[in-house]
Amino acid sequence: MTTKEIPLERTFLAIKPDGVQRGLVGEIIRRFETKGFTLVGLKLLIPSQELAEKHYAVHKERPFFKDLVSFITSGPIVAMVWEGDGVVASARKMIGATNPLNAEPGTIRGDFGINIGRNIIHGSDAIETAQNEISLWFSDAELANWEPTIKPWLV
Ligand code: 3AN
Repeated sequence: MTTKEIPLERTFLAIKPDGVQRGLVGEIIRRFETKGFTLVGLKLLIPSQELAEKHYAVHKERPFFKDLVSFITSGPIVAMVWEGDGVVASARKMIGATNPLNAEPGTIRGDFGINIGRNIIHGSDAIETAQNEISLWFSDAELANWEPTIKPWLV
């Protein structure tokens, strides 16, 4: 099998309203780019109530659900799909623990966050979740299938 035929893993990441408003979009994208992952989908949008509720459906019985949905719909977010070997677990490591106070320095939440309800970025927690979230947030036409013409680090 050539490199081209290996089915690449994808994850869904979203920079939340706090990350956008604090001007962290470039810094966050830079971290995933320099790690070596490939950006295949990117858009800025203010999520509808319906989209936010679907995205966080797993939390609908939790006491913070209402606040979570109202926060995520309060302003623009940057929705992204990233591709690469092991990207789901690796992105979760790069994002850090849910509570930024427990997140290690060097992670996004560890470096930039304090508050669990304002933890800057969402990342899919498993491959299957990633597939569901990608199809919830992006149409096929919004995702680019591409690869760099030269990947010297893989040869
Ligand atoms: P993660 O985003 O690290 O996967 P989840 O899926 O457990 O964390 O929670 C989803 C989101 O719900 C978190 N990103 C956070 O914004 C919010 N959240 C989780 N736990 C709490 C909590 N105890 N209080 C307020 N918000 C919370």
